[in-house]
Amino acid sequence: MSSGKKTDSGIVKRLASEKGFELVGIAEVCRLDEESAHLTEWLSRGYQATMRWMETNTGKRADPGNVLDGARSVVSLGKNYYIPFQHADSSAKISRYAWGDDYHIVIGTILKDLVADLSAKFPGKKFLWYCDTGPVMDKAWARRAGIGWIGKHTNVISRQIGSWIFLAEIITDLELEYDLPETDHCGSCRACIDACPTDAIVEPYVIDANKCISFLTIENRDGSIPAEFVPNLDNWIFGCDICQDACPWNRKFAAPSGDPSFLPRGENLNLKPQDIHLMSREEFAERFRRSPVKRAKYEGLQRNARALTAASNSQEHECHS
Ligand code: B12
Ligand code: SF4
Ligand code: SF4
Repeated sequence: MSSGKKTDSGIVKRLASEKGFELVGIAEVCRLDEESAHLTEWLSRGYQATMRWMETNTGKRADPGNVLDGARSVVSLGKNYYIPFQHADSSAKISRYAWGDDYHIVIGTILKDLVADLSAKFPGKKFLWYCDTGPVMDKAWARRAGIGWIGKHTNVISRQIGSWIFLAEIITDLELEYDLPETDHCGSCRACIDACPTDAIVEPYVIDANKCISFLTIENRDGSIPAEFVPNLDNWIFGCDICQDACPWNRKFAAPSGDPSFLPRGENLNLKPQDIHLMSREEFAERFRRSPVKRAKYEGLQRNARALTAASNSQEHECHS
């Protein structure tokens, strides 16, 4: 039974934090006019590269009311995945978010549980969850719900724990008390922009996915890696953490995640391109079961390994000539 917006918000936040979300904020449902304008501009410049799915459902992305009838509140959730380990020298690097289990599975399981608890607590109310699983702008809602601001590298940064966080949300027709949006704390810093080896941050707050190593090694599932980027891959075989590693907020505030699901599996911190060259399809399926790396597919990971080998061969050639 509903007992007042403030009390209900307290209940929702307590349940979410008990399930393991370090960050919880609540925003009122509205049309995301400014964010949608940025999305439209981004798409018109072709910055989505071959991610055609970013072009669809823009109406739903703009307004959760188009996703859930009568939607009133967005509960934005952040889960810390920072594990303070380093890659072994000269290894083919997997980005931190993919060292352990796939967050879609880990967080999806928690969210199903949380939604079951909320439905029991607030009978007759609707709760719909997302974690990078549908046409919802995760970062825009995190900012509006006060979880963090969108940094110049375009990831959400929390003042408490930095940007090594996954984002999720629950859209509901329950009316709640709302948090204030977070303000921008990048100031005059441009460490991420200067650190990006492929100049993918084409202007503050704008990524051209065509140039981003994360896109080139994960989402670029049908294409090759253009030759101009091969020398600048900096040994990343799956995803890229450079702009977040460079960010002073992470250097100062990142705190280890307590969730063992994100601990590195097996040799994920010490992978060699040769290991991938020699890996069979069956070994790939076995090794990366329930891992985000599966998204690149066998062919994608082989292509990435070939690119890293080509980059290191051409470097050796330069040293010897
Ligand atoms: C498409 C996508 C990508 C693409 C494009 C990245 C991007 N910035 O859009 C690629 C494949 C490159 C990518 C890479 C990564 N991704 Co990604 N990705 C997404 C996805 C599916 C959609 C993001 C989106 O809407 N992009 C469209 C454009 C328009 O939005 P935008 O760049 O975010 O722009 C916003 C602001 O920057 C601002 N803006 C835009 N233009 C302008 C201009 C001005 C002047 C101003 C002031 C503001 C401004 O407004 C926009 C709307 O809020 C989200 C999940 C989701 N459903 O939201 C995950 C998501 C953003 N990704 C995530 C992660 C973890 C990553 C990687 C770190 C993975 C890795 N280690 O390799 C990298 C980071 C690369 C980077 N520097 O951004 C997390 C980020 C968590 C966080 N702390 O913010 C998300 C939220 C998934 C999740 N649920 O946890 N990703
Ligand atoms: S993820 Fe890597 S390539 Fe992409 S913007 Fe950040 S530093 Fe550049
Ligand atoms: S590195 Fe600097 S500019 Fe980039 S996101 Fe972090 S604080 Fe903002």
